[in-house]
Amino acid sequence: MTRDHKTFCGICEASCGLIATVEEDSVTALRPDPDHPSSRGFACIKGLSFHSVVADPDRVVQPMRKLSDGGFAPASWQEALDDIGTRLRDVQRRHGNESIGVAWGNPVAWNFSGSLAVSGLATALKTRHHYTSASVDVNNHWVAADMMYGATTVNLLPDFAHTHFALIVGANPVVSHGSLVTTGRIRDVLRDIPKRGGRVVVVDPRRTETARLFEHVAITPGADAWLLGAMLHVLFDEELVDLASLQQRCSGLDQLQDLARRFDVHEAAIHTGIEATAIMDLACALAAAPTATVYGRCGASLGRFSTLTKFLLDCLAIVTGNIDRRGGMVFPYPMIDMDGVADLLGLASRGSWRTRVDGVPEVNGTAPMACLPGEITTPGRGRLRALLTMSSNLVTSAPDSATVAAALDELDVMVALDPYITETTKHADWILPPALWLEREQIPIFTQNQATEPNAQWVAPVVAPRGQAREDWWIIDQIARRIGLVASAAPGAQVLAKLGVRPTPMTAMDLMLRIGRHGDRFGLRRRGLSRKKLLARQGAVTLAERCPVGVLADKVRTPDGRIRLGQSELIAEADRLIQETSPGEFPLRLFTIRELRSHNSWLHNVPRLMSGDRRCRAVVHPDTGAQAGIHHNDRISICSPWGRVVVPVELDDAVTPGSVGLTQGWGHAGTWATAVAAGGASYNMLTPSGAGDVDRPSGNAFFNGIPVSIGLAGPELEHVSVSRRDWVR
Ligand SMILES: Nc1nc2c(c(=O)[nH]1)N[C@H]1C(S)=C(S)[C@@H](COP(=O)(O)OP(=O)(O)OC[C@H]3O[C@@H](n4cnc5c(=O)[nH]c(N)nc54)[C@H](O)[C@@H]3O)O[C@H]1N2
Ligand SMILES: Nc1nc2c(c(=O)[nH]1)N[C@H]1C(S)=C(S)[C@@H](COP(=O)(O)OP(=O)(O)OC[C@H]3O[C@@H](n4cnc5c(=O)[nH]c(N)nc54)[C@H](O)[C@@H]3O)O[C@H]1N2
Ligand code: SF4
Ligand SMILES: [Mo]
Repeated sequence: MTRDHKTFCGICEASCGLIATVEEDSVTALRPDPDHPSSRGFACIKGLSFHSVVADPDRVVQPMRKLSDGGFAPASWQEALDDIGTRLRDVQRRHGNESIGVAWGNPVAWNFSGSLAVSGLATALKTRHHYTSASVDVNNHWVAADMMYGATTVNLLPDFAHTHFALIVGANPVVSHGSLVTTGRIRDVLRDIPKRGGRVVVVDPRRTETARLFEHVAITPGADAWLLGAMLHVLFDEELVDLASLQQRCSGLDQLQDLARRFDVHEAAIHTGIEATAIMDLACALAAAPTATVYGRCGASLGRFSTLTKFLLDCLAIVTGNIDRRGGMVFPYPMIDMDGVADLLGLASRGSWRTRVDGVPEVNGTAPMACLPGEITTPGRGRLRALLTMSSNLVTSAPDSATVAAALDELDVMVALDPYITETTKHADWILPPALWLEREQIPIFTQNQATEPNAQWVAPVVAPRGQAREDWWIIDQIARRIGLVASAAPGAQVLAKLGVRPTPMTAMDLMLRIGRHGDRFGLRRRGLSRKKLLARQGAVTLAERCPVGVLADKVRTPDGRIRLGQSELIAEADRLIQETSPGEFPLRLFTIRELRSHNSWLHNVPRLMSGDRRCRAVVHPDTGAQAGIHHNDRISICSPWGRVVVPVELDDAVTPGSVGLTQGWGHAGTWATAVAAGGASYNMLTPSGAGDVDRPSGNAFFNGIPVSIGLAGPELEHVSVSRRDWVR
């Protein structure tokens, strides 16, 4: 018996609609859903290959206990949960809940039940050891939003479908399929802009898959604030800003002008490698466009001044009148209002406490991944002693891989929820097998909140979990029960649990849907939505043709209702940037390359995604290669102040001279055999942990613009460690 089952992809932010073919109890094929309102028949090879992950013979499908020789052996759930409970209670008794922490990673964004449970557990523990991949990705956005609009949850979406001018800074949507915005078929939507007479300008150190299709402006990695600050300077100087109308909507205009004046265009040209006339032309073109979007992502979020950079991006949209406007930056219209959920659960905050060792301010109740190793190794009250990781490969994805790996071994207890024994989970005392997205009930919790084609979807599991795998939320609930807590951030949850009331994440989210804008209000609105109605329906429901405009007054939550453009902390950041000197022995600048058939640090165990020439590699311009005396396909060493890796190099004039591109997420260990066999080295052997080098306002990691030097790897380097810290893979 074969049946079709509509679902959506839980790998990347495009959240494409899919149709699964199910035979008996397995998914045998996945194909794009032509009727999905956003993806409209598109899906990429990763989503279409996911049933191979579900069926992967290397997948962990039983609880695995660490043995004294470092290997793992299967055990029953009862044994696992009881042992974990005993160990955690011991840590609780000796050091308090504050010494227990959680760290969760990217796939949680498609796991609404798991995300509620894991953040609920952190809240119930009242621990400051709450680490998430947001701090290696987007925290600069949330901090800039809080500064400007009065809430960390505000996310402005580029309305690419209606714009005349798309400025794209440090994003590669043709490969990434979009981030912090969910626009189906994003490549086609972008290609339509020049077709209707508009422009797409891509600012990137590499002529990427996106830049090749449009106009490319090559920039030195890490120099974006210089470019954007100088553009703002030009706009004010050339009187291209409507000051009177800005004054009505914004406060702190004088301070913003003061900030912009600091960025001299000719200085900016030196730092960015972009000619002064080109900077001026770009600013003028942005101002002259009938409508414009100003969009930046990882390339603009993972440098040392990323909050300043995001602030400047938004300022460019604001001063050119392109906020809350069709074809400009618009506000989302979600199925479930996550701002409301975050408010209710107390999850939207900034600076209400600081990390113990480094004193970095919290963002949305979490501490930076960059601070995690120091919190394990630094003695004192509140030291992190027990860590639960959930869908996180932090040894590879967080900064300073070698230090992270060494720190994990100092924990008293580590429990990992993950489908693989990886370079991270191999450090755990227990690895617990989670159900994957085809095996659990799903809503696109995170991406529904950023969809430019607003739609609603709630899908049942396509198949039952393999082996002994259980849903992440269930595992966390079981662990929480054994340490006397309920894994929920909801007000009164701990008290209600004592009365025997423990609502599941499904019930909690259904409640938020039903009382919300699109909800059925428990029958009061006949056409309103509920979990039951959506589950009964195959596929997604359109909520609106497009995001609304004219809603700024509702969205800005500053005390006077105006956008705050005066930010003294960011003026100080600008001064720090301007005064910065570069370390002479590391003359080149490193930046990340993300690949079509990888997803961050995983999916490297799927044979179909690993066919052909798939390898970890550096890419440099032929001139940079010639200066360093290296040739195409040589093995080179890349040195930064924090580490060293040895990788093969490609010479390619797509990369701007003076910079080094390096693929991210390679260099695996553990038992995912195909991934380990692929070799390579972790990019983050080269990046710094600790508070010294993160983006100061947000704690976001520093990955792009890392100072490096390169040279031919000597034979002696090939078999010693890949880092100066002797961490052999
Ligand atoms: N140098 C450099 N480093 C970077 C970046 C960069 O640009 N440059 N990018 C950063 C960014 S943007 C991000 S988001 C992070 C991502 O880094 P992470 O947050 O570590 O995420 P992934 O690398 O995708 O690893 C996902 C892990 O989750 C497991 N997993 C998959 N599905 C499930 C599930 O349903 N349940 C459970 N429990 N586990 C699951 C996988 O087996 C894998 O171990 O990396 C960051 N690191
Ligand atoms: N195929 C695929 N898709 C993915 C992922 C994946 O690993 N593979 N990861 C997913 C995740 S977690 C995320 S967060 C998104 C990220 O989505 P994007 O941000 O769109 O993807 P990136 O490839 O990180 O794009 C960053 C771009 O910035 C450039 N860059 C690097 N440093 C600088 C700099 O200093 N300045 C400027 N201006 N540009 C710079 C890089 O060359 C790159 O082209 O992608 C998601 N989608
Ligand atoms: S683009 Fe992203 S969401 Fe769509 S199929 Fe590929 S991985 Fe899945
Ligand atoms: Mo990410």
